[in-house]
Amino acid sequence: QFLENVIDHPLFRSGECTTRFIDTTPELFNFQKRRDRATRLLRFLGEVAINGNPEMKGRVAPALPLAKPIKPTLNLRTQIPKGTRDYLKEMGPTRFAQWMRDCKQVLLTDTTMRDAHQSLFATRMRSHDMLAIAPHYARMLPGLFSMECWGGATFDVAMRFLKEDPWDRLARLREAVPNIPFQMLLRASNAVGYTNYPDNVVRYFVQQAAENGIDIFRVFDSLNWVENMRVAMDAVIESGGLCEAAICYTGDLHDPKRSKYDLAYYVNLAKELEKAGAHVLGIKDMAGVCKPRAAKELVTALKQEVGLPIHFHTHDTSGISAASVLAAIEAGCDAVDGALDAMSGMTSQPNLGSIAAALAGAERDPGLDLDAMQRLSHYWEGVRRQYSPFEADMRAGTSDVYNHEMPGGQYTNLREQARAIGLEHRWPEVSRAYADVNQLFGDIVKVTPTSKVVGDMALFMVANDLTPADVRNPAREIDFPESVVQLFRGELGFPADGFPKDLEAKILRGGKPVEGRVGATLAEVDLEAARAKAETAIERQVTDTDLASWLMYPKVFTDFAKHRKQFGDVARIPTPAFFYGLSDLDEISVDIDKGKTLVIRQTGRSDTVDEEGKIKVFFELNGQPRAVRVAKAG
Ligand code: 3PY
Ligand code: ZN
Repeated sequence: QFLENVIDHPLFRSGECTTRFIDTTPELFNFQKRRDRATRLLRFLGEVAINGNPEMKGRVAPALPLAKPIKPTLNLRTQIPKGTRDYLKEMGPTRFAQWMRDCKQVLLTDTTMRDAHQSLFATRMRSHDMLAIAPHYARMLPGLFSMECWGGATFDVAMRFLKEDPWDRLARLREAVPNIPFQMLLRASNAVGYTNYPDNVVRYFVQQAAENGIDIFRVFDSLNWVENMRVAMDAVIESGGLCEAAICYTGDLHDPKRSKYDLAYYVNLAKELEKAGAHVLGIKDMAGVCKPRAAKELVTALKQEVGLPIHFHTHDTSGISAASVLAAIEAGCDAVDGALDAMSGMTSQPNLGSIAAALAGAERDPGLDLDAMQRLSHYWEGVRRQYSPFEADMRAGTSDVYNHEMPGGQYTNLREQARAIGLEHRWPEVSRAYADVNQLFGDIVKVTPTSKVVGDMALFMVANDLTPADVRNPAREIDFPESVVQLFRGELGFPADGFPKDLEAKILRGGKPVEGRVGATLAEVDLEAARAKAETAIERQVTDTDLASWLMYPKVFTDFAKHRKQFGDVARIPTPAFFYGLSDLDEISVDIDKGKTLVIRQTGRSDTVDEEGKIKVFFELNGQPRAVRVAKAG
């Protein structure tokens, strides 16, 4: 091991070491640390081999072995070309926003690493699969407007289910892609959580995200309440980030029965966001209900009335959202979102490769390398196969989305929730109930976290066989889910015209909603006291980014930290081994650090349990035999 450390050392490799090399290089003796890291990973693999990954409970693994995703052949030693991020850094957000408006070409965002997998397979994409292709993005698509790769549900899911550190993901992606702006989705006062946080927590989170590599923050409020966006927007601007404030598109511009969400509503909202300091205006069509005609009219009106560049985001649940994207572009939209081919369609974003191809040679040709997009997509095709147990069983677009208006990012998650409580076979009822709840709540904006509340209530109604009339009936006693009570108390803010008074009285049982913005009444968190508490909980020092994780999700973070201590950095393990385990004689390479690779082969397991009820799993680690003992669960 010592010899290995010497051979691996950069000074030794470059031939720059002197006779005092061993005396002056203490890290050569770090083999215990490396050995511990390897042992922890073997413990994890042994655990999955015997008990399975808990994430797979109730799911069916794909036929194994899976083919390795094919990366484009590329010399990764070539210099990374200048990209859009270099221009952003040179110009700063304000001039960059002006540049966006002046650009003739339409700018493209790739959502593959965030919204696409959130919307297609319940946010389960692991860092391993992103990092393997990140250096290729830097070299093949430097002209992308941005890569949406962080925020939204990915923060929570990374720690809770994938047992990875979302900040590590960001840092390692940033290192691999220094030239393309990184974009995150920020739920304003709800940050990356499901409830309003104290203002100083929101500020701290934004500051950490900016310092650790996020360039563009798409900020939205789940009720389109601008008051609830200001703290987050100010924090983005103060931290030097580009503030894209988004209006959430809801309803139907052309439905006279839903005049609440008419053109004037959106234009007023956009003007307020412009006044609040936004650099860019986002149109966030989270459910994919903005029809082509609406997209055209909306963008045209906003271009006329507001001086900000416009960035359009939609989902393809209906199957026709590319038409909306093209209509938005024709109306002068400055930037649009899509996902690379293999990760596009249905509840995900429309197909970025096809959009780029449709515009090739036209006046607003985005000018990206179409072949590069396809080669990257080919890689994603292989990756996606590895996540098949998490996909919703959806085969085609559905116009039913215009009825239920479920956000694409929620669709697979709600189905998952329904499955967990045994309601999957009643899915059509759940989606109908979702639409009913929206009407009961007064036709509200539905996006995380309000969409989660509507989903909770829909499941509750189906599980308890409640009709909308039952819910309204003052004489019918109902024990509403806690999230519904919180919503009506105003803990997520308020819709422009408030909640329906009769239902409010029933849900709050005579109690009063909060006055004004919740963040204004929540006490500031003493950050250093929080750090001390977190350190006690996880029994180690807490870094600044750890603190941000703790502030968002104390319990999830604590559980994750314990898992890390026990099993090491499992983000480094290839995806099939992580979810499905190794078969005997399978071999994997695990890069535990720069230039440090473990070659792990599972060689067998004991036939019987030992006196402590444990099974031995045998491995070869870099050719050396190793074994771990695993208690059989259940
Ligand atoms: C999220 O908040 O995670 C969303 O994707 C909303 O659309
Ligand atoms: Zn989305």
